[in-house]
Amino acid sequence: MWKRFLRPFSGYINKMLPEVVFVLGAPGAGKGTQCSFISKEFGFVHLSAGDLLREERQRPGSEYGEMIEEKIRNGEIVPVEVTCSLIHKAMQKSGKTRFLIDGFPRNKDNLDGWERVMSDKTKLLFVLFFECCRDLCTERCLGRGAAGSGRSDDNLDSLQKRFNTYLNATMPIIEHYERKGLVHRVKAESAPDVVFEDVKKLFNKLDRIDN
Ligand code: UP5
Ligand code: MG
Repeated sequence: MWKRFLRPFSGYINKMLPEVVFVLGAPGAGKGTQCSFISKEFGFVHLSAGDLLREERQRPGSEYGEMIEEKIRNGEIVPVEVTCSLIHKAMQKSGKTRFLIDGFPRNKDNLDGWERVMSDKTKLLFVLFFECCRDLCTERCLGRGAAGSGRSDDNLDSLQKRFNTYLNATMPIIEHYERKGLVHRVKAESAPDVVFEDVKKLFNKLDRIDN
């Protein structure tokens, strides 16, 4: 009865929910680079789960600092309670309504945790999946490390672990969303501006808003 009464408003209610695009791809595929372009051109707020974890690791008094550092160096995935709460807080703090969530969800624990806490509070628009071969990704991350990124995981040992985690834990999540018809694949081996041409085509289809 109530459901029938509310049905005419469901589109309106959906519109009020913050909108989310998950951005996935191998380490070094260019997620962060493309997110900053999208953010500038389309007004989405860019939230990198990895950056939020690195910030939390640096926060004086954080009870999770050591655990986060160990996970990151070993290419393992931080428990979803920590990551999801950082994402949620950052969304609330921004006061905005459209978000790129970069590098999340990357395993089943992440997916389940997001569904439990956030899926009713947000609307998932789609999943942007950057495809880039392992050699190129490795070369990019090692190049960034050599240029002084300061990231404790931009080394060959960590990269091998990051790739194993990506293949074993993250690919099944991308396949999960693919079965739901939510994945947009973008080839990410060309120069950043060339990759962005394809990305733009996807975002141009969405309504522009002043986020
Ligand atoms: N570059 C980018 N695009 C290029 C292009 N088209 N051509 C040539 N060069 C290009 O780019 C990487 C480098 O390549 C840069 O030097 C860039 O200039 C160049 P970037 O845009 O940073 O790629 P990105 O895909 O973002 O690579 P990143 O290393 O950030 O990916 P990861 O997914 O490995 O890292 P993230 O920060 O997301 O996660 C790190 C760790 O945090 C994880 O391994 C995990 O331990 C932990 N984590 C969690 O536990 N949970 C989470 O939810 C998220 C992270
Ligand atoms: Mg990144």
